[in-house]
Amino acid sequence: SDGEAVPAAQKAGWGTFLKQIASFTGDLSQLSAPPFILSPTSLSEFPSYWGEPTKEFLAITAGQTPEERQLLVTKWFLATLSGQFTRREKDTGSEKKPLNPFLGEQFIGDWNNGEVKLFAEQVSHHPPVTGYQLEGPSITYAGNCAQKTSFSGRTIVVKQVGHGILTVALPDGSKETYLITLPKLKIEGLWFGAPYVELSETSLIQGSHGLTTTIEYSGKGWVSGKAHSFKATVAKGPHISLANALFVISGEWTGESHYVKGSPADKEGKLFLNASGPTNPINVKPVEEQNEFESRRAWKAVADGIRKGDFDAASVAKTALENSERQKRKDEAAAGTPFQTRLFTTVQNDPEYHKLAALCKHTPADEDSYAFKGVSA
Ligand code: HCR
Repeated sequence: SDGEAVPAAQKAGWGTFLKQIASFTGDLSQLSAPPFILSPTSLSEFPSYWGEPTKEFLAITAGQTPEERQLLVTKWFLATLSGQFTRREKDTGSEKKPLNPFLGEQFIGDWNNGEVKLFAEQVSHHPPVTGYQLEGPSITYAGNCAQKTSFSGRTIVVKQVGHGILTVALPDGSKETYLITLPKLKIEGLWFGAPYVELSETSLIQGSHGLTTTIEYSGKGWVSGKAHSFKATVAKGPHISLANALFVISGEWTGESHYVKGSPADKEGKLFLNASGPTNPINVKPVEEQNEFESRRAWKAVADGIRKGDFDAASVAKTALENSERQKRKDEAAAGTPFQTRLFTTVQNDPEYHKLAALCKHTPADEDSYAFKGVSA
């Protein structure tokens, strides 16, 4: 029956929430949702999904040729997807509404005892934009992400506004860069109170050496009929026909995918990736040692309330945080000293982004990039 996953006491609230979204365009974070669907995790933590396939990220620099590295970057990208888009569903049974980061909120952590580090900061609140930088030996991935939402039928359609640029330092002292564009997502299952994410359309990985990976996403009821499916082609330039593909990789981004050299459509191919293996979660300092802008410290009372099911306590703490942020913006306006981000600076018209976007005929979105300033403490 409708809303079957919704706790009985929250059915009315869920109905109201669905009506709200149906007549709404813009920023989903502004809508208040019933308690059962609230997540204790802030959206500022999501960039950590880029670093969870740590092994695949670090393996990129071992690639000997542009072609090998293009495949390794593709493997790492595909390995991030199950975390990004199905982790909450896997852990809690449904997608949840993350906490909306405050301006300047930080999320900092590392993997493998500091071999790979992540820095993220909420660089804009209206609209919400997160800037992030992942750093490993001879490799950096920097990006930003915002979301534009609309409603279609029973589905929320989320366009990811943003991109990432991966920079690899090669042994000969030169640099190779890769533009990563982000797929469109659909939130389904709303009617039943059990939202989950499916990916759609295409995303690209453009290397500065000229090779392009074009990834096409499909879900249940599409070509393969299986949820979370994709087909990726690696070719010189954005893929139009399979005939000029160097490699074709296909399968499920939550499970196994196989690759074939060239484009023989009938071959099963060799195993490319098994994305259902164990994950490598980020290591974050204990809350007591975090600075006041760090996400888990700032949201602690709210997150504790949500986890314990004490939604009154969560709501009181959330209102206090939001009021204090509003007051800070008012004080800054009155003093004529607008808020300054602490970890990132805005870069308009990043030449690297435009160069790579032109190679894959990706229309650069009207968005800024953010450069990491480093940390002083
Ligand atoms: C759309 C979404 C917030 C944004 C999340 C993003 C796009 C953030 C950047 C990450 O790199 C990738 C990513 C993964 C998430 O799947 C995506 C979230 C899924 C749901 C959430 C909505 C704001 C929640 C809506 C509320 C529910 C109850 C309908």
